[in-house]
Amino acid sequence: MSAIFEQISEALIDGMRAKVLELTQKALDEGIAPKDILNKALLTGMNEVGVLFKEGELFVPEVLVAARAMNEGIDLLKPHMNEADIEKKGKILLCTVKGDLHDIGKNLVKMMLEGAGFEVIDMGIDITPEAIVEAVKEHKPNMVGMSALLTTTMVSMKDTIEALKAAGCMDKNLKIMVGGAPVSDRFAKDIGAEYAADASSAVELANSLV
Ligand code: B1M
Repeated sequence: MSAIFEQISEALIDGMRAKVLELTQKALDEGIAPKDILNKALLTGMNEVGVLFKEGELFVPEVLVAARAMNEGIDLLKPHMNEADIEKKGKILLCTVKGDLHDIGKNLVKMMLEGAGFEVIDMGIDITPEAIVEAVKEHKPNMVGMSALLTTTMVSMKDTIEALKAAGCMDKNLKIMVGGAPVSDRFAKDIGAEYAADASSAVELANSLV
């Protein structure tokens, strides 16, 4: 049985979408539990993609292709799974901050977090502190993740944290993760957040905080 898990993982790492789907279907047809196909093949493969990306062995387009293959594989499994089979590690509200339209990095972070088993609520781009506060009240996430690519929009991360504090949202052990090219660990610490330099560090950080 482990052979097919390895084949699926390898096809995912190689970005072979059709092969991932064919093998996932084959595993289902052989009666393998969807939960095992998810955890031991698709998520294991995506985890390895994260490691290779961090090591510089894979690049953004390859990660996006792998993530898309993983998501389509998960779509094949979904009709065969109970909600309980899809173990969620935690809920993360993710966005690109007010005034900022860059979302390629944010989308990559989203795919990697989902691949690692987090439920991600993607608010999109140009999201105001007020909208984030409202979404936190509505969805009650474990973490808010904010991305900024412009030096001029980083300030919105600080404004958002202040708005969350003023609304009492930070009292409930809410974690804040920030990232994006101009953001640094020092800036994150100064505003009361945690910093992740890239998508796979974002997964490591989320795993350690949530
Ligand atoms: Co813009 N842009 N852009 N742009 N753009 C930059 C960011 C810039 C550095 C280019 C430059 O001048 N060299 C510069 C910013 C300068 C600065 O402020 N220091 C810039 C500028 C100035 C602008 C405009 C103002 C240009 C103009 O109109 N005059 C304008 C602003 C629009 C706005 O946002 N209001 C603008 C517009 C655009 C496009 C729309 C054309 C397009 C965005 C398309 C899109 O995202 N859908 C665009 C692009 C593509 C870029 C560059 C070329 C590439 C960004 C990117 O996608 N990188 C960029 C130059 C560059 O970075 N080389 C640039 C790939 C992506 C995978 O990396 O986003 O860094 P990145 O994400 C990484 C990490 O940062 C981290 O993980 C990701 C994966 O490893 N990460 C997180 C990101 N978010 C995270 C969140 C986390 C954790 C980790 O936790 C929540």
